[in-house]
Amino acid sequence: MSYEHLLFEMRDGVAKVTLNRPDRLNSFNDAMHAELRDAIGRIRGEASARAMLLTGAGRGFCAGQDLADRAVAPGGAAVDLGASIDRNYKPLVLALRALPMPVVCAVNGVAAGAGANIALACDIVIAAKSASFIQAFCKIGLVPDSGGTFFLPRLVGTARAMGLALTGDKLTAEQAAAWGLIWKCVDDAELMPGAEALAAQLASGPTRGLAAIKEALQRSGANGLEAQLDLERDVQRALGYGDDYREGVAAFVEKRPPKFTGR
Ligand code: T3D
Repeated sequence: MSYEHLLFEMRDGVAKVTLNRPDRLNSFNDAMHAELRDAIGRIRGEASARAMLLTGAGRGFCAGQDLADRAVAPGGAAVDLGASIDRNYKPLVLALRALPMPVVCAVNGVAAGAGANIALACDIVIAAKSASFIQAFCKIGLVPDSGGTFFLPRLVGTARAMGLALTGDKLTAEQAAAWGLIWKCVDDAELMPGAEALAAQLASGPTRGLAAIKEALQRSGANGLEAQLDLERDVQRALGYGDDYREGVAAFVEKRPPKFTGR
């Protein structure tokens, strides 16, 4: 599987995708979007894939939209940004959220604009100490997209979401972790070993159960307590008939490590 703007690797149940336009801080053009869509489709269709790991090549994670494709000469025709979101950013965020396995994002450097919010759309975000998050949209007269106005207030509250979105100030990885925007911040040298170990751990877990946890937590925002309790009951019922639950309980009783198959 080879792409022009991505590195793609499948090993031991982990599908690792690296955004690979380092000279442009891995900003998105249409071609990279198409390749990422294709890669996520492959991961979804590949039975052996049980976790995804997303990261960036070089010194940045992703600087959002490639603005070289948006430079509008005076008097030139404007680009329909809504069409771009419908074609690229919205499907990408929804695909990451719907992938029936955990998605780990290793933020290796600056994550700006849509790049920041695509990271937040992943299930577990680990960032290197030198990384940062920038809601750059306000600096070019746009609103946070790719789920920014959805994820930010839910993760850090309205006051901090407003501050980040209205100023476009850089948030360090350490501050992002302290605010609960991301799972954790680690020393630069520990980022990839740590993220790879976490992805491997998740890939050997009870995949159906992990996918159900992801979906249940996503749905909790729209549900009241009773509806969420009902959802938990229904999901638990389905998982209780699965091989992995049987194996998990047997391993506990037999005092041995479980061998989950993801079924
Ligand atoms: O358009 C639509 O379809 C709608 C959807 C929009 C989604 C969006 O993401 S809009 C927001 C777009 N992104 C930005 O506004 C961020 C722009 N970049 C920056 O503000 C800065 O580059 C950073 C703060 C991210 C990093 O700053 P710094 O000083 O570390 O690096 P740099 O020198 O600015 O960038 C390094 C190179 O990457 C540089 O190229 P050069 O001079 O070495 O040839 C720079 O032009 C390039 N680069 C960085 N970001 C982008 C980019 N090139 C194109 N598009 C970018 N977004």
